[in-house]
This record gives sequence, structure tokens and C-alpha cells, in this order.
Amino acid sequence: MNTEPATPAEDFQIHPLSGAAARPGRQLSAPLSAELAATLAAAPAGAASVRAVDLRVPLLEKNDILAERNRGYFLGRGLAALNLVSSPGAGKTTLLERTLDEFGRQTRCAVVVGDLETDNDGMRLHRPHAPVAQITTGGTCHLDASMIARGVESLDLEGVKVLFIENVGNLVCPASFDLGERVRVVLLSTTEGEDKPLKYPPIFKSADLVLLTKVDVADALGFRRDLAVANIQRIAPQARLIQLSTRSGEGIAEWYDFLRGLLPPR
Ligand SMILES: Nc1nc2c(ncn2[C@@H]2O[C@H](COP(=O)(O)OP(=O)(O)OP(=O)(O)O)[C@@H](O)[C@H]2O)c(=O)[nH]1
Ligand SMILES: [Mg+2]
Repeated sequence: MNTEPATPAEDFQIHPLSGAAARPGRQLSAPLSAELAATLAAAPAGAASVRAVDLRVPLLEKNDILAERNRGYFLGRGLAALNLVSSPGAGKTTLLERTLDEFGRQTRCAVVVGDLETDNDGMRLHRPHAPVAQITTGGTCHLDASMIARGVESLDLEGVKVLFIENVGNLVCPASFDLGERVRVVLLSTTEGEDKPLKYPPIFKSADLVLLTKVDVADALGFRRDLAVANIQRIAPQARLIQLSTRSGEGIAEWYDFLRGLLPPR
């Protein structure tokens, strides 16, 4: 069960100066500091103190416990679980469609796919030979370990060797949420620009594998692959890097080799 407070999109607006999201009627800093100043001024000298409480900690601790449970479950079943994260539209579903049609013919795969709304991706990924579960988070910007546990429960995992988890398209929120995966795969597409690893480092720092996707259109876009590679290697030196295009097929064999490397020896 998701314990995060629901925050419907309509509750947010874009602050015109900072570009940050703020709730209507409560601007980001000025009224808050005025409130604080009034509280401090009203309190007798030395009686008022301000304490920052990080409310995310208990939520993440609970998630980490559930993620370890998932990891043990996957390990026990001999299942390699991969968590695919990226900004919206980087090509996760397209890559998984092709992967199920090719790699998935020899090796039984399953998918859990998360989106804010719609089951479009689940429908795209539906194949008779690959069980798929769609999770709609209804506003939450990432999957969490309990959602995965429930999604997996609904699947027939008999004979499944590889579980793909397609996370909600978002380059920020999924970084903090371990799902119990063995491999975290971060996709960066050429349509996003070379600088994204520098601007959104946490997700890249948590990657085991970075896929630079849509390289077929790199030249047309004036996208500098060398610069993107340098940025990825600077922020995520721990991660393996594969440049690929699901459309042209470049790098796809390397992706399948990577997947085969996760399978237990025969
Ligand atoms: N040129 C090119 N386009 C691609 C490639 N892969 C995906 N696309 C296109 O990119 C768009 C988004 O692809 P999706 O696979 O839906 O992206 P996604 O990451 O699953 O998107 P969300 O689930 O919404 O986050 C689609 O129009 C795809 O056809 C590729 O290798 N080359
Ligand atoms: Mg998708």
C-alpha cells in the first residue's frame, strides 16, 4: 500500500520565479518565513526553536525492508529483476516490446509496468508468452516495493527467468525507491540532451547499467554522443554503458548479451 500522501496534480502550480512546484495560496518561501518570524518574535527569549523533521525517512525505511523481501523472493526463484527508470518517453516500453519479441522467445520473461494513469503500456507489452501486470499509481511518481510485491503476486512466474520492471517515467522520484531489483537500468535518450546526468545525478549514480537510447536520431538532433558518454561516465563511473537504438537495432545484441549474463549457468 502506498503510504505517501496523495497530491493530485491540480494542487500544484509552477512558481513563475523559481520554477519550483508550490501549493496554491502558499508561496514557497516568503509567507513561510513571515510565519516563522512571527512565531519566533512572539516566543519568550530562548523558548522557541526550529527543528527540521525529515518525514521521508520512515517511508523509505519501510520500503527498504519490503525491497529486501522482494530481493530474497526473486533470488529464491532464480529470477533476475531489472528496474528500468528514465524520464517519460525515453523508450522503455519500445525496448521491452522488442526484447519480449526476440530475447523473450528463448528465455521466459515477465513484466511489471507502472504508470500514473492508463494501461496503455501494459496493453502494448501484452504477449501470450510473457505475463504482464500493469500498476497505475494514481498520481505517485514512482513504483515502490509493496506495489512490486502485489504486481508480482498477480503473475504466473512459472519458468520465468527475467522480470522487467518498467518504472513510472520520471528522472527524480524513482531514484530513492529500491524495488528489490538486481539491476537498475537508467535510460537516457538522445532527445533529452547530453547534460541530463549532470542535472539529475542521483538516478545515474544509482545505476548498474545506463542505456543511451534512440541513437539512430542523434545526428539529426545534433546530439553529441561523445559528450553524453563523458557526462555519464563522470557521474556514473560504476555503471556499464550501452548505446542502442530499438528502431535501427544498433546495440541491441549487446543488450541481449547483458541479459544473458544475468541468467544462471545451465
Ligand atoms: N527514433 C527512435 N524513436 C524511438 C526509439 N525507441 C522509442 N522511440 C519512440 O519514442 C517514443 C516513446 O517511446 P516509449 O517506449 O513509449 O517510451 P517510454 O519510456 O516507455 O515512455 P513512458 O512509459 O511514457 O515513460 C515513441 O514514439 C517511440 O516510438 C528509438 O530507438 N529510436
Ligand atoms: Mg512506457
